[in-house]
Amino acid sequence: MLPKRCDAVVVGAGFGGLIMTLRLRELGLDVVGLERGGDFGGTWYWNRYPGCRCDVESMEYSYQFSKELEQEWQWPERYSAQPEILAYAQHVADRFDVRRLFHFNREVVSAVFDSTDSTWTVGTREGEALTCSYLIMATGCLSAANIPAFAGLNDYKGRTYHTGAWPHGGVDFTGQRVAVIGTGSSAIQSIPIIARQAKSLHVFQRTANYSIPAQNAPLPEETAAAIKANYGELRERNWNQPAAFGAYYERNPDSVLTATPEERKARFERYWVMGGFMFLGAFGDLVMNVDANAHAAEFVRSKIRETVKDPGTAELLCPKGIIACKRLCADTGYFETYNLPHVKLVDVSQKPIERLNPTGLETGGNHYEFDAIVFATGFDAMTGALLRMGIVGEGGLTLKDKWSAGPRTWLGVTTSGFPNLWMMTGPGSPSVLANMITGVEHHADFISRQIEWLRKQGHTRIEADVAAEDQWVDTLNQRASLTLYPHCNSWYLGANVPGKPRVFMPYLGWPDYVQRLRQIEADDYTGFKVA
Ligand code: NA7
Repeated sequence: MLPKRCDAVVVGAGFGGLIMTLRLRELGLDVVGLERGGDFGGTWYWNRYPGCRCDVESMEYSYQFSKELEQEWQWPERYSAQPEILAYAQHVADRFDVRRLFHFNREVVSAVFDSTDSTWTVGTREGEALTCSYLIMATGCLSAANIPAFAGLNDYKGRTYHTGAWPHGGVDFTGQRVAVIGTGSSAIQSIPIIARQAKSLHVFQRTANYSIPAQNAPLPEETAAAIKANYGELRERNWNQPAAFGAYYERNPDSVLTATPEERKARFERYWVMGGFMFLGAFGDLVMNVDANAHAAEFVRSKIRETVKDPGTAELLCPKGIIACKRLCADTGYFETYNLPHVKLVDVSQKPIERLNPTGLETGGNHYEFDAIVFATGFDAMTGALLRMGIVGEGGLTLKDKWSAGPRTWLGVTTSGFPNLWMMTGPGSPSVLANMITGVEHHADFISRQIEWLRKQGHTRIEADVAAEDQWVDTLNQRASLTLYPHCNSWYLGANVPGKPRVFMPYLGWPDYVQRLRQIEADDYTGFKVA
């Protein structure tokens, strides 16, 4: 049973909700956590598809608030697989005794502000209501699954799966005819493994994607020990990196445009074998300048052509546009998979999937039959989870209405008209463009200290100032416009969900974002109104 009243509610038991709850408990608040899933883990609880793995290295994609935890936990691989990260989240929850603060299998479907006493009342799908003074949404950036509204979706009689809501017991595709729709990160990670089991695999690709081999490997104990011996130093350096990770690696600041063809090739090769995102460190201007970017894109295409034996398939797999303005993928054997005789690529860029029917799907005048269809079609990213919750602020203003032309926030943490409501890694914060665990720890510290300050000052409510928010939205757009990021149809822009406003949502600017929040705190929260 949920209590009727508490000081603070935290929605979500991912890495954000976990650390937020811990911090609020340290303040002595009566805090309740609500989570729609059955346990801790968030993203890593839901995304159990085969091959699911983090694209940030294990030694960096981890909490740093406890030196003991940091030393104790052993990561077995350079990039952790989903079960390992899930086990880590659950371990942290138990080790720091957060589990008893959470109620699982509770989906928040409403949150309504009452201006008479500055409280929020949160309602769950299960029919409960809980009133609190402070409401913190730790609902994740990639937690609202997107299944396109294909005609005949419900007519299909075979089994369907979304990568972001994978069955807990796993799926055995042995001997089955399988379709994967989508070629984003989730597809790119799962396709090589599904192909090992399936009798046949058809991949339906609308847009080819850039992917760099992750170069995943076991993490040698000596390497982990050497990092742990100076963990604080690595963490500190990462706070000052553009995305809060990758301090081990040298980033070359030089322009690709002034390098000779030989220098260019040699350097791209060197960074290729570093794997994943590190490839973008080969030159300093790859995500800033379209001509520079074209060199990196062409290098990756040359690797795809070298790998995929059938020239027609290779050409279809070669992405055409800017590299890394959609999130760069990191794979293990993705392009090689298309050399298997039972794996076929179907281009749906010109002739979209027309409909699903009882036995499969139709596109380009062809009918394909399948035993199972995997939707690797991504998420209503960054705003989806927040907007699905029915949040109603001051004077009956709904978040949906307020954000009808795109999200507007102050620092990606609060939004005017919604007092005493905080978002962890919300739109307008670096969020998905930085190490997410560092991002949530940063926000948990900022939000908990702000609540502590509020109480010490004797205030009962705080909200973003409209002028500060307007200025922040302008700054965010200006930042993004200086880069290549807004130039392709990515989920950063909401372009993957039909009808969603096209607005660049994450704030490009770690680490100065951290400095900015530090200054705002030192100045007693400029840009906020209190009462
Ligand atoms: P993504 O990266 O959004 O990928 C979704 C894929 O699904 C992408 O290839 C889409 O093609 C495709 N898609 C979406 N709708 C359709 C329709 N209607 N027809 C055909 N294909 C479609 O999601 P992921 O889950 O792979 O990755 C999300 C993030 O998780 C990732 O960036 C990492 O940060 C981890 P499109 O490109 O839109 O043409």
